[in-house]
Amino acid sequence: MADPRHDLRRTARGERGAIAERACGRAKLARIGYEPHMTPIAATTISALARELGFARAAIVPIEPPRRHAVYTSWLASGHAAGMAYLAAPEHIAQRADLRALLAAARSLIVVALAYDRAEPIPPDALLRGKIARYARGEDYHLVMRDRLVALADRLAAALGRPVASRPCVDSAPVLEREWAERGGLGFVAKNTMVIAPGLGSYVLLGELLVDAELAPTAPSEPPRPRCGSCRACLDACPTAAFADAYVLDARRCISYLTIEHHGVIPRELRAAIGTWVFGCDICQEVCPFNAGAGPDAGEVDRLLRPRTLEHALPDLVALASRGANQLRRLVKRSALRRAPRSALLRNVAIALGNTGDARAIPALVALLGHRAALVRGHAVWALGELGAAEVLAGHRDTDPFVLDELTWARRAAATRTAAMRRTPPPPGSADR
Ligand code: B12
Ligand code: SF4
Ligand code: SF4
Repeated sequence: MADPRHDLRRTARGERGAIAERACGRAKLARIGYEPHMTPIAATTISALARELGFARAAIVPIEPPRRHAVYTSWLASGHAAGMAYLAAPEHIAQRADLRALLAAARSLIVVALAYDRAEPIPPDALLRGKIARYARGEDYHLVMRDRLVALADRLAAALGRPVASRPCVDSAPVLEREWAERGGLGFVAKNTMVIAPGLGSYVLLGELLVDAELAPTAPSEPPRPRCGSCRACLDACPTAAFADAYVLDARRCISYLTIEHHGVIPRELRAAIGTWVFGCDICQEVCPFNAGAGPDAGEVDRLLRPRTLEHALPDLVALASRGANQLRRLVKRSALRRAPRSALLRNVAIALGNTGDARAIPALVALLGHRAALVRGHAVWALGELGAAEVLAGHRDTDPFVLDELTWARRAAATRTAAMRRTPPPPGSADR
């Protein structure tokens, strides 16, 4: 009787699959963990295809249930997801527990990492500059990742000589990306909850490609062990105390959440700690010893993820505050910055200007007082209070309840600051002495 697997090999893998099997040789296939039911394509071929496409790391993981789904549901139950309601939707929770819910025919998962730049540019001026998280300084990684994963699926199909059913996933897909990256051996999950890839650090973005081909897995039998040891630099450095514990982040306090995902009023008690971050935050990565030094080779850092301009990394806050809708649209085009609506971005700019402690920020904030969104006006009012701009605040009139509440608070804050300045003796040698 004909071996049904043989037929399957001929029909599903096609002629080129059979050629690959012949070319590879049975001994070599056995060495890479290939079993007869698997698609005869060497893991090294997949790695090479992924490398050609710019992925710094790639691994093949068998389709299995995740081990840490319960960690995810208890994180949701603790309220740590803040206002990211989509994460708690029953369908989303169920899909995260079963990769086949995303592609019924899935037989393998290819997990990939794209590395991005860790260097910090040095501005050539003394302008009031804000900070954009490193991952968002270049092309939108969602687009870059998706395009590359689609290209990887195409190349896999060409190598196998048959169409491949596939599904690319990045970020918003219902996938436990860190768990799968860890399972694939790309890196370990650290106390700051980031996946740290040895040799690359944590400045890597994750993506996944589900495919209907059963590929020989490259995943280690045990995921890499956490290597933080007794270090807790990230936990101590977080300015908003957003870590409920090691490995547990409470998004309600995280600057990344507040400046990107949250589009409403930022709690007053957290505003000062945001400093000059206008989109995302990298502090718990900046202090990590695994990110120290020059970082990966230039060839491993994705060129499309490099900062487009200085304004995409350390924007001039005064100029950013006065950008019109069209100018802002141009700045965020094909960038991850698109995720924050314009009013939320200007809200962040207002907070950052207030946190500069520099009176040069006042005219830009006065201009924001004329913005049509109460969200922007209210945060500009707060920032003016931080800068002690009592006269400006005394003259501002508004009808929005949120702005009026901010005005009451900011006038008091500005008066306190002015009184404190009067009480402080002028420095020795100053003209007023
Ligand atoms: C929601 C979300 C956020 C939220 C919450 C973050 C968080 N830590 O949970 C907010 C908005 C705050 C956020 C911020 C950032 N994010 Co985000 N985010 C996500 C998203 C969409 C879901 C994460 C999630 O499910 N969180 C819930 C927790 C419970 O799950 P988890 O973080 O995956 O944790 C798993 C492991 O940590 C593990 N685990 C739990 N406990 C323990 C204990 C031990 C001992 C061990 C070993 C493991 C372990 O189990 C969990 C479940 O499998 C993912 C994409 C995705 N689909 O997964 C991107 C993702 C995690 N974000 C990413 C990035 C880049 C960021 C920022 C760096 C952006 C920035 N610079 O501003 C910050 C980093 C903040 C931080 N320290 O995490 C990358 C991370 C890449 C990496 N190297 O890890 C991802 C994977 C997106 C991507 N495709 O690359 N993010
Ligand atoms: S991203 Fe910033 S605010 Fe969020 S946990 Fe890390 S250090 Fe804290
Ligand atoms: S700073 Fe220390 S504790 Fe935090 S992730 Fe890095 S090694 Fe781990």
